Amino acid sequence: MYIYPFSVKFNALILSKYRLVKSHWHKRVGWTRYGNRYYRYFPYRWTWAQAQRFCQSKNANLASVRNLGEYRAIQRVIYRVTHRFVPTWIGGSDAQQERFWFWIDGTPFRFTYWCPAEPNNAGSREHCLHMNWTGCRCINDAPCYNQYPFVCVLKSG
Ligand SMILES: [Ca+2]
Ligand SMILES: [Ca+2]
Repeated sequence: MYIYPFSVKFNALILSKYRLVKSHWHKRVGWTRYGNRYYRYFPYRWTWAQAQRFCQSKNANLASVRNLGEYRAIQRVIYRVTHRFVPTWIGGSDAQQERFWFWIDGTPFRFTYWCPAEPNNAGSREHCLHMNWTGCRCINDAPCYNQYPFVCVLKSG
C-alpha cells in the first residue's frame, strides 16, 4: 500500500517518455536517414514551386545536396520506391539571377554534379534543378514549370 503512489508516478514517467519517443518516431516515418538529414521521395508530378510548397507542409524543403554521398543516398531513396532512376526535382534554383544558384533550404551551394554541357539555361528559361537526368543520372537545369516527382529533406534537431 505504501509503495503504490510511487509506482503510479513511476509508470506515468515511463509512459510520458514513451510518448515522446513515439511522437518523434512518428514524424520520421517514411523518411530515410542519411547523416543528420532525412529524405523522402514523393511520386506526384508537380512544378518545382508546387513541390517546394508541399515539402514545406511537412516542415521540410526540396532536397539540397552537399556531397556525392548525399547525392547517392537520394538516388537510393528514389530507386527504392520506383525501381528506376527517375528524373526528380531537388531544391536548387537560379530564378533570382542567372547563374546564381541557391538551395531553397539555405544550404550554401557548393556541390555540383552537372551533366555534360549543363547548366545550359536552354531557351533562357531553365532555373530549377532536377537530378537523375540522362544516362549519367546527373544534375540538369530545367524549366521550373516542368512537372516531376521530388525529394524533400528534413533536417534533424
Ligand atoms: Ca537559369
Ligand atoms: Ca539544362
